[in-house]
Amino acid sequence: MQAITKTMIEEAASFIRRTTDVRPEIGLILGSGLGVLGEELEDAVTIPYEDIPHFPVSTVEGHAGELLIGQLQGRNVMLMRGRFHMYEGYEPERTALPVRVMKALGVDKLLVTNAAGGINLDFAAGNLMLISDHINLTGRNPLIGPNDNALGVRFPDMSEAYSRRLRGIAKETAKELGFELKEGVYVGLLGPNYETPAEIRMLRTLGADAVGMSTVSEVIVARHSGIEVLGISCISNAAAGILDQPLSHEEVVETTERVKEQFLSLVLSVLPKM
Ligand code: R1P
Repeated sequence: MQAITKTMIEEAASFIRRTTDVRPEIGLILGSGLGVLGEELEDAVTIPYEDIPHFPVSTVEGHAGELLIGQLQGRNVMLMRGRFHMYEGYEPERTALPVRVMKALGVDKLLVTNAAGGINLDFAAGNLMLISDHINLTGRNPLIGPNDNALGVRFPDMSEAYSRRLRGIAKETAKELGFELKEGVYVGLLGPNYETPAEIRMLRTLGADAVGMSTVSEVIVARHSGIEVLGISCISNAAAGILDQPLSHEEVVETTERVKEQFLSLVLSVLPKM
């Protein structure tokens, strides 16, 4: 597969610029079943991913596969209803291409969301978790290959991958809204099979609180690009081995549907303060 080049990023960005006068400042990536937020946008332009030059297409249920640009809570946003995963066959740099395009369009803050399995025994399905940090266990990295210094430095700092400032805002907002916001470390795996109970025990020992198959590549590219990141996981189920029941993507999407009101109120209240 062809590596991502500056020309490809610029072609995707100019296509999007031609569809709207809105210049986005905040990017949102909505995880499995969380696309409902897109319905809140005002004066939105909707672009199917397949129309955007060089964009991959979404192949996973619960990922609509469209980009929305418009206003949300008075902020100009670019919102992705659905994302790309490496298990779909995409190279890590391609899963994160939308983040490069966001940066080219002027985005400097990213809210990344996902559905994740709860590893921490204090978590229950339906909890929202603020991502404090991540562990990239995919064995892949979107920055492999020659580095383009115009896009970012060769060795990006990841000591505050998830912005302390934005985490503070999210915690304060959840408190004001009167609901519990968990906080923890997200571990990104390649997937697509769910983890075994032994893997979950290992991940817990390593310090992970929630597990999923996305997010880490997007956040690595965001930090490489100098974008400030806020991450929220919806704990969609207890990870393998905690409850005596098999895991399914249907359950993941059902849980995100169940918590959508809380998810919406948190994100809509955080956005104006970002
Ligand atoms: C598994 O049910 C799917 O849900 C999560 C996992 O990563 C996997 O794709 O999706 P998002 O991370 O895209 O929310």
